[in-house]
Amino acid sequence: MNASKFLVIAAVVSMPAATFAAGADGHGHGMASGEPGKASQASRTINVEMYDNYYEPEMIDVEPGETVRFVVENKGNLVHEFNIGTPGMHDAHQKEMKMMVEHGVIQGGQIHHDMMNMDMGNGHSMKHDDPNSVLLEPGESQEVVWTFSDKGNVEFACNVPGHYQAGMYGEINLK
Ligand SMILES: [Cu+2]
Repeated sequence: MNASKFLVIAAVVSMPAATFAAGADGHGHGMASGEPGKASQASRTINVEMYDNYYEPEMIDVEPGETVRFVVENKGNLVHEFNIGTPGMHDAHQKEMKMMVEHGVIQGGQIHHDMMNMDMGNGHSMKHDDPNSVLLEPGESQEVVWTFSDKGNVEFACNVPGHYQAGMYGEINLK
């Protein structure tokens, strides 16, 4: 749960209280999508390649409760994200990512990590460090280990502004 970060961003953009409440709920890493897993407990490794603007593969079958190690590589020319969550979580995160682009933290194929660490004026920052996602520059590769729950509507998606809308999301089929 990383409600504190969302709270900061919500305050910065002066979101109405109702919007904030919905976003905070959607941003939780609870039963809805699963929880961070341990690589030692992963039943298998799935390689995911990111392009401009789609994933390969676009659909992944998992067993309920399965722990999967994803090795994610950005083979595109733009910054892309691999984020496991419900459609509601992705919607909330897209608002955060829009902020990051507006502040110049993400520009085309570059992530300005120094700006992510920048104090927003209240001791908080725009760090992108949730365990359900990685944000990668072209050529970068990182792992996400995730334990899926028994049910739920879960997708992997890129929440860089415009990418989800361009179709950069994939289905997770709980068998
Ligand atoms: Cu993307």
